[in-house]
Amino acid sequence: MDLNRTDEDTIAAIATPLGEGGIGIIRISGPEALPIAQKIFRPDTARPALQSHHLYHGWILDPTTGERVDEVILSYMAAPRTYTREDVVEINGHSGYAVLDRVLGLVIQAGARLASPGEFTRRAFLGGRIDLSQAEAVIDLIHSRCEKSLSLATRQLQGEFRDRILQWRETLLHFQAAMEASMDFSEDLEDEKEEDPAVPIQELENRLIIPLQEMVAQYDRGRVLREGFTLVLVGKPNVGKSSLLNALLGKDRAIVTETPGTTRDVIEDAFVLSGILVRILDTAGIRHAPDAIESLGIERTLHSVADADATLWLLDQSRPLTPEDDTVYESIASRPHMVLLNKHDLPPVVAVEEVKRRYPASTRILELSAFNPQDIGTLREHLATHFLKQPLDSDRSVLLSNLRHRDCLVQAVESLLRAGELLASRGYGELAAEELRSARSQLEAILGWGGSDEELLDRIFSQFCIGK
Ligand SMILES: Nc1nc2c(ncn2[C@@H]2O[C@H](COP(=O)(O)OP(=O)(O)OP(=O)(O)O)[C@@H](O)[C@H]2O)c(=O)[nH]1
Ligand SMILES: [Mg+2]
Repeated sequence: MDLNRTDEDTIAAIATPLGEGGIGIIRISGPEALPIAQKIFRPDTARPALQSHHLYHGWILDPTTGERVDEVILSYMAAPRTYTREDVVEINGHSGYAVLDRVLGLVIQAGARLASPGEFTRRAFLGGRIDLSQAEAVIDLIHSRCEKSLSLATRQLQGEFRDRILQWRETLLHFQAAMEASMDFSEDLEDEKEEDPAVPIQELENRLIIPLQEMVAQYDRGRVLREGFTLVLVGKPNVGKSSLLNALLGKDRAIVTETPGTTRDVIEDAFVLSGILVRILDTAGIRHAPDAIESLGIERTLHSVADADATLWLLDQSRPLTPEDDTVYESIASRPHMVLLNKHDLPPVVAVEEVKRRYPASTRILELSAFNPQDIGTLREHLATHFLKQPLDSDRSVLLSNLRHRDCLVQAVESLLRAGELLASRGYGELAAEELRSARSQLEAILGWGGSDEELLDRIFSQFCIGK
């Protein structure tokens, strides 16, 4: 990676959210950042030169008319101690649509190019300041909506995850060296067959295969911390799904009426529980012989069940169970779920025992009323202990949370397993060494090493906003 690139152009963008606000920042990065800024900035006291890592008060002027456009604080940071590792200038002005647009226009006129989404961070990566997993952590950090995903992103940004990958890479390098040394040594196949493998298979397993597999196995926990836990409310019409959604959210999100079939589409919202984002979906009630719109709704309900991490299945405790309840059971029985016997405030008609008998796969049953705040509190506790405990328990370990990283690790494990088999059958030193090499390149791909795949970078950095 070339850390001293000088052929890049200079980019600029508004780095703060667009709109009226206290401060708006325009960020400029590249070899021309300082000359561009000097064309349009007048400090209040004339200075021969701007010093790096200093702040200057002054005005942005339109160089063609001399008109004052905004009063600003300008910071200049010379490469390489900057976000992008290039020269960076930041103009802190007032935030408003017209003023920021005007200043950005002047910056562009003075020679900068408008940055594409994530281009500053892309330069930080290409400049070698951060690896690809850290760049991805920057996106996660910006997108974080709760405490746990934020702390996961922060730790990844600090390099905890990268360090773990680097440790494994070191181990692999060590094994590779041992393999190569032994191959130089025993040229002929017969010799190799007689000897013990250059890399003890047990060591390969203990130091790489098992730890990598363990990390892959924890992916779901990491994913829940990063993306949130998806919970879907299902049941036949009128059992109180929308009422429960509103109660959990603490606001009137969905329409509630006494007419069965009120909700016809999937309604999504989110709340935070124990620091984890819970995405909750309210769905159309499942029933026999629905009308055309409703049956489309029911189809969506079933899709949501398939995609969700868990299901809350509601039954109306004040009325007898029906074959429609049995239909709902069939669609959720094999998935993680909890039964909620709702309308507990009314005289109960359905006993917990009856539910257990009729629906043997449903072992977690809670009686509650969507109208009772205490019951909602109890439900929240149950949700936290049953569904969020595992991710919360592994909160401090180095977790895998990104699908791309998971794919790389899975492929690395496959190569390592093949290497193990080849070593065990002796005489295949070359091939085993090849597998170790490819495992290593999978680890390196997580960090974005080994030639940048432009398409991959475009995909990753397009998730950013402009100005980051
Ligand atoms: N007494 C009592 N009534 C409830 C409770 N929960 C919901 N209801 C009532 O039951 C009726 C249906 O509630 P909804 O929340 O619309 O039910 P739903 O499951 O979303 O119904 P659909 O959208 O038609 O599938 C409304 O009249 C609610 O006021 C409860 O715990 N106790
Ligand atoms: Mg509803």
